[in-house]
Amino acid sequence: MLQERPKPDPATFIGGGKVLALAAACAEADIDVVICDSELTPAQVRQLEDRLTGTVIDRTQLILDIFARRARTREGKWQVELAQLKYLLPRLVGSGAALSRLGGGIGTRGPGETKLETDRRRIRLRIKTIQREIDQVRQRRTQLRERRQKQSVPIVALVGYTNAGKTTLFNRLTREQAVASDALFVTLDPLLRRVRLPDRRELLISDTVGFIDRLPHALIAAFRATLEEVGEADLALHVIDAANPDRDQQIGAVRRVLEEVGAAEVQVLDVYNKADALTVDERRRIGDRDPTAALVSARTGEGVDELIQMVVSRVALDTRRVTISFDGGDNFDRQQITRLYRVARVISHVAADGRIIIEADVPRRYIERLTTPVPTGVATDAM
Ligand SMILES: Nc1nc2c(ncn2[C@@H]2O[C@H](COP(=O)(O)OP(=O)(O)OP(=O)(O)O)[C@@H](O)[C@H]2O)c(=O)[nH]1
Ligand SMILES: [Mg+2]
Repeated sequence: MLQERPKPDPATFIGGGKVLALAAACAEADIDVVICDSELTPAQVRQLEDRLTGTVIDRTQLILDIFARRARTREGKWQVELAQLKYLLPRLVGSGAALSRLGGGIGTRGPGETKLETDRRRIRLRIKTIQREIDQVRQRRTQLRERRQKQSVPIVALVGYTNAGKTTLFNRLTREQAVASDALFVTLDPLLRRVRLPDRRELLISDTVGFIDRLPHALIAAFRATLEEVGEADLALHVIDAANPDRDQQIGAVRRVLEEVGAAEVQVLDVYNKADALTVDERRRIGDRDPTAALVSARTGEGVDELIQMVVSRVALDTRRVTISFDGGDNFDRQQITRLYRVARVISHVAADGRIIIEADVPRRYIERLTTPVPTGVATDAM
């Protein structure tokens, strides 16, 4: 049901007449849950529930509910619970009614029935505990990130609107079976996998939670850690559901959210997905409009090889060609050679007089870690 009003009714959000119409419609179709696509005040929820038979939830609570179902890792679960408690806290004021709404069924998940008796003080305590836990997980994650950066493996993050096909593409690229299904927000926690490119270099690819328009602010804060990963990526693949009628609006929403979480600086490659669901005409239009974008089908695998090539060249932009001489009899040098093959694109490899001379395109941030690299074309003596 839609209603156009200059401003929401403070008591019932929609107008009084509309409430009656809604109540009648609910009774007729035997509706259990009414979901409002805006945020409601606790008073509005109570008013509406008095007049309608059934549960009333708002947009934020629905998103929290979906998040709660999808959270898999410890941090994901904590973050969801934190967001739920913060959402709940102001709604507890002077009333047990807000809490008693947490029965069973959709829209009522949350801290749950076991916490029905908890008062605000206990909720605050719980919030503190969770925040401490999250801080610890974050510290651990920072350490992991630092280790990753030391390894100098480029990171590619998949971002995009919910249901765009990020996880399906992630599976294609990494051949892993993360959960992909036609439900919203299937991925809540960042997933990270190592991928070996055709030229034997390695990349880390991360899958992320889907973006939605008008992400409630409480959730932005709660999921900042998840989205922070994107800000540190070398490249973000913006996966777009090319077959969705709301495609352009979704593209705009994702770009806005990326800015909101401070990831606006990351270079982005647009990936139009679900090519298999497009007509020839639609494909051409996308190509005309956005010639630098990739057009793929994560489902059939079409265009994925080209996408990998595009990723390789985007990530390779930040490399320098160097020639390095190694001692073939030295253990450390031999380890370095193995490393080099993993992170760089090797152009030539020559063994002579116990030395190994390798010419390669090396990621800039890896260069200083190599022993005496010499830019190609510069004589060794000049260094
Ligand atoms: N026709 C078609 N469907 C696809 C393609 N890629 C993904 N899908 C379907 O789109 C739905 C969503 O795919 P997911 O990979 O779970 O999407 P996601 O972006 O990870 O979604 P969230 O994790 O919820 O943000 C699933 O039903 C997929 O099978 C594709 O190339 N073509
Ligand atoms: Mg997903």
